Amino acid sequence: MRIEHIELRELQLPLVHFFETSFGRTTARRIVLVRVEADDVTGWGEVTAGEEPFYSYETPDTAWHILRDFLIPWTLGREWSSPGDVAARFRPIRGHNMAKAALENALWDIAAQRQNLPLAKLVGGTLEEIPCGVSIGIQTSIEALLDKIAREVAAGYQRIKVKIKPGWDVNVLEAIRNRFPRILLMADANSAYSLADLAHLKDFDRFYLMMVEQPLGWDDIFDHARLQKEIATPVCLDESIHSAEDARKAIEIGACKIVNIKLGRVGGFAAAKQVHDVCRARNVPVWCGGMLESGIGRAHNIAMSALPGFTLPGDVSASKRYWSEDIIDPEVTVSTRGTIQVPQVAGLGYSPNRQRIDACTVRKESFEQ
Ligand code: OSB
Ligand code: MG
Repeated sequence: MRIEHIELRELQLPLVHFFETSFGRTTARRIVLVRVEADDVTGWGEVTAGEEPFYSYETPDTAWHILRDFLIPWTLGREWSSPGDVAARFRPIRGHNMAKAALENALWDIAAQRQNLPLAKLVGGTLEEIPCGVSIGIQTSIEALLDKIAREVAAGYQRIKVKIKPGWDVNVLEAIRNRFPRILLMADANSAYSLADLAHLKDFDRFYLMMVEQPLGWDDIFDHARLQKEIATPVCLDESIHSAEDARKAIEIGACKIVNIKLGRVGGFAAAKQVHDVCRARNVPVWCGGMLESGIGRAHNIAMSALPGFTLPGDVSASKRYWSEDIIDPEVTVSTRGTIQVPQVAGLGYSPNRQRIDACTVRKESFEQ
């Protein structure tokens, strides 16, 4: 494929409800979209970086810089045999995986349209519907959290993830288990603890959680292995897995029993497939994480979740949980059984809503060869 034109846009999208984690609260998203034209086909990708460098060091502005000054000049006006080749070209740049993923994923969208295949099929997906869970942020009271959980369970979501931090953990999990003894439940700490909290983390075992996600350092693998030896609850890694090599090492030293895969964090579909394959070969289940994506990133997540190793419900849920109006048509909907149908048409399976995208755009830059 020959890349003829690339456009970067920043969109301002307010969330319908604030989302709070151990590292802070988000009320509106700054979403950078990459639109690529190649071979008379248009593809879209999304930068999934948070507004502040708290989940990882990337932000919308670092991604814009890396795209504008490196990734776009390296790819524009050139002929590429596959999106995987572009991923290989990006390798000299250390990190900045969310910037890389946004451009690479737009090319997968183009490749799927060119080959007349659903994006899920093109990347190796086999599942026709994917199991869905929800990630529920820290609330202003335990009562408010219990009400939210009740609503999501009633809507059909298959598992509930709650965000935890010191002071919002054992008390919260205890209240949830008293009210919902049988739901599939997990907790995500986003690196809020250290090994000094071992006894406290061990106490979580009585809540029979499916897993505890990233309890220790955002860049740690080693201490997670020490923790996993001491607790019964399976550890799932998110922040500290950036590649298939990271996943292999984490699994080999026993740092986790489950891996969360995010397209942005690992740098796009090519790397995500490799992480998936490493985990699958070792019988480690994976699931698709979320980054409060707009419909574009959400559509990519759905395609990835069709890979056969994605056996656990992910954090990919309905558009209406995030946006008063999404930027794709149709919006992502979830069945009463807590599933999303994987689109079976060529390409992304959701059309970017150009009017809505234009209305939300606050910055735009075009690149032509
Ligand atoms: O750790 O999985 C995380 C959102 C922003 C940053 C990090 C995380 C999350 C979520 C939300 O848990 C998942 C979603 O609903 O998109
Ligand atoms: Mg997480």
